[in-house]
Amino acid sequence: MDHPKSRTLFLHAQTLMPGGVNSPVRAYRAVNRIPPFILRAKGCRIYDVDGHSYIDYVGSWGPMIVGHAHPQVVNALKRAVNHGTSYGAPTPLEVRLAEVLVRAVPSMAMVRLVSSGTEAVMSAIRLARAATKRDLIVKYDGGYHGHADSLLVKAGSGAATFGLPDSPGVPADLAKQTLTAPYNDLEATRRLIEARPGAVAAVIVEPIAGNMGVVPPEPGFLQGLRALTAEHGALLIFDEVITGFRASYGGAQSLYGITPDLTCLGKIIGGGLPVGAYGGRRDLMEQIAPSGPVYQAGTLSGNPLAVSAGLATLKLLAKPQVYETLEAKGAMLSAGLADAAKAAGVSVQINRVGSVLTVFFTSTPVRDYATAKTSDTAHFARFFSSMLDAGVYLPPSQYEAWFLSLAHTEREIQRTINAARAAFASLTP
Ligand code: HOZ
Repeated sequence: MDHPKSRTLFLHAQTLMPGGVNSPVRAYRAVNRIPPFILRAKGCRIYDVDGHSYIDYVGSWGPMIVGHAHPQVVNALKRAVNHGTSYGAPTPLEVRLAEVLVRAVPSMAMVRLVSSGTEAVMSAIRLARAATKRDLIVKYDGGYHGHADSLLVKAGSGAATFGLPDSPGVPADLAKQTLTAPYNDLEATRRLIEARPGAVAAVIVEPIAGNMGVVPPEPGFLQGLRALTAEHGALLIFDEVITGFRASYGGAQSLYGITPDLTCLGKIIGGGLPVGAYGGRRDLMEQIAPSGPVYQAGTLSGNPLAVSAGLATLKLLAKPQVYETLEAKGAMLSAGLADAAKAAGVSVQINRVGSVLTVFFTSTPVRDYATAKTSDTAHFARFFSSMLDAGVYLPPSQYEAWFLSLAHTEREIQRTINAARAAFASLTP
């Protein structure tokens, strides 16, 4: 598959933007390819400037759960844009979105809208530190919570892809305030907290890890964290930027029946426009300015376009059977991929929860970052490349999630499985 126009654009882009991109993983360095430059997307398909169309499993890294350019989302945006794009003032729309979020997400008695997942998490951490009057936070190796300083410690996602889990520029004194444990390791978390009595402000966790590839929580892990944090007066923060309205309508916390103190959202709740949100217990959220002293503000917070796209998306997700449908699509895809790998004699681990999955190129079950790192990334890169050439657009890193949408039909999933058969087969001599 040729990409002459993408190649020209990429060369030019590299003279203007670091690595030619606005987010590192998009540069395709881990897969040694030129990234296709995208012109448009519709349903589950994405179209590049070179005239190729792909079945899209990136879905803008999660937000496009109802498919690209869904007519109801587009119409909501058209209506909103006619009334102006930003006011920097309260709006009826943002009250509606807050109401939808508070009703859907069990832990959210109150919510604050922001403009990205990074901003949501950064603000939730500040609130946790202020509320507990403690500084230390615990996160998980390979967990990614955006690029705020406190959280770029042993981080996953692009940081893992590029082997930069601890970024230069993060002051050592600040990094020291972040402790890390292996994901799914309750006892390691307990040891960290018990060794520092009264010092840990919060444990932050992706309830289904999505940024070291998909890693589900083992039975008892999240329940254990809930009990442990409560016992030690630390807050439990769920980063549901990926899993919110994805794992179920009420997120992973509804799926597993665990109520954290604070929850961070993003992606789906903006329907593909920049948005984030954090919320939780009323007594905590009332400490945010202007109700309380913890400062946080934003010119584009509650932006009417983002809120309109988010509301339209959430309305589509509130219909019956949506999550059963997503589960069925995910099950079909993962079963087909597992068969295809087996037929080719390639060892993989497919971790899936509903409509997100990762194919790890390893024979070791993946339960944390260390086991995710046993993957053969060279095999992943070759598999990725064959899939791209066959018209399947996957996340260009072993350590990311594949996202299905309601727009993926059985036909496209079957085509993906057929492409995977050939891609796996190309890996064996
Ligand atoms: N690493 C980010 C997703 N987990 C990438 C986001 C992007 O490049 O858009």
